[in-house]
Amino acid sequence: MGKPLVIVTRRLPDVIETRMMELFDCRLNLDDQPMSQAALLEAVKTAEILVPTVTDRIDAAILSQAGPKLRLIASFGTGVDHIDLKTARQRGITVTNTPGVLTEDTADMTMALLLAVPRRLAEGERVVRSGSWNGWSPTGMLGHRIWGKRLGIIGMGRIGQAVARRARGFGLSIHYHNRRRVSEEVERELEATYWESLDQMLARMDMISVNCPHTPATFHLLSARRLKLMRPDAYIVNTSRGEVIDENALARLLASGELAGAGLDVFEHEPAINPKLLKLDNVLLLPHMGSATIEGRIAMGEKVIINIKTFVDGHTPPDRVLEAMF
Ligand code: 8YV
Repeated sequence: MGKPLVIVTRRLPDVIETRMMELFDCRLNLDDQPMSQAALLEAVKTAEILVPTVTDRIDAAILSQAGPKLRLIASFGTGVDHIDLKTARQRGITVTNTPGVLTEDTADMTMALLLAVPRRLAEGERVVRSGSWNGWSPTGMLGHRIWGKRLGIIGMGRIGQAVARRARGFGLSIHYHNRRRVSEEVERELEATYWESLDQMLARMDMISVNCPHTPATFHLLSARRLKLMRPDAYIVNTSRGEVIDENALARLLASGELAGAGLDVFEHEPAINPKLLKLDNVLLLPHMGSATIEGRIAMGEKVIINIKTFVDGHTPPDRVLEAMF
């Protein structure tokens, strides 16, 4: 096989693009804007290998028009909710992702939000920058204490566990809800308490961290009903996918004081932000930057390259994604 035609939908770190150009017949999207549907369609029709990111919706409609040469979708990212895995399988297209290398960065960002929201960091910065700070006061900018509180982690995979390790160092007790209970060894290491009932866990926690993938089963897992189970002095942080939380319901509860605050790195309709959230002071909003480190992005690119090379050499790529995983 000669060099395969690889179409990359977004700009990647220089070092990764250079390597990809050496190894493959590589076409880059020099715009670095999310591809239009028309451009994406053209890409799936011509590419042998497609490297999309979270901003490309590779749904059944797009895949049904893929050309016969398209054999591999080597996604640059861990979440695969933007790819219709079933249709890809039906059309004999292998899908890979980049798990593991962004675990610690995303956990760092989660921990940053878990600290920043109850301690009102973003609000404090706004006060200073606006020039409205009149000096220290005994009752100024009071937030909630973090140490000694209960953290409930929804989704105890790699990232959830990495969050738990950090949170223990900040004196939080660890609770979790997951499709399956994790091994006794992991539970012991993290001193983590398993809650089979998400409802019961939500009602008892001071803080919730969303670390599960977005799948049909987790869409609006935190529905209006479930969010209402949380205590009014509780906080919620999401570095996973916006679709896991009913954003309208969240905004309502934050506005009415039925929830104390939220730290959101991901949104239901990115890059659009729910205007109700923008009006609230008790929400810290970030532009999906949980894994945005230079080192992490290079490591992700290296994973993409290994997946492509292994596939081209006729072997199963190390990060092959199967529907059963989600
Ligand atoms: C990535 C992410 O940067 O990997 C994921 O699932 O959410 C992000 O942190 C993004 O997906 C890149 O495509």
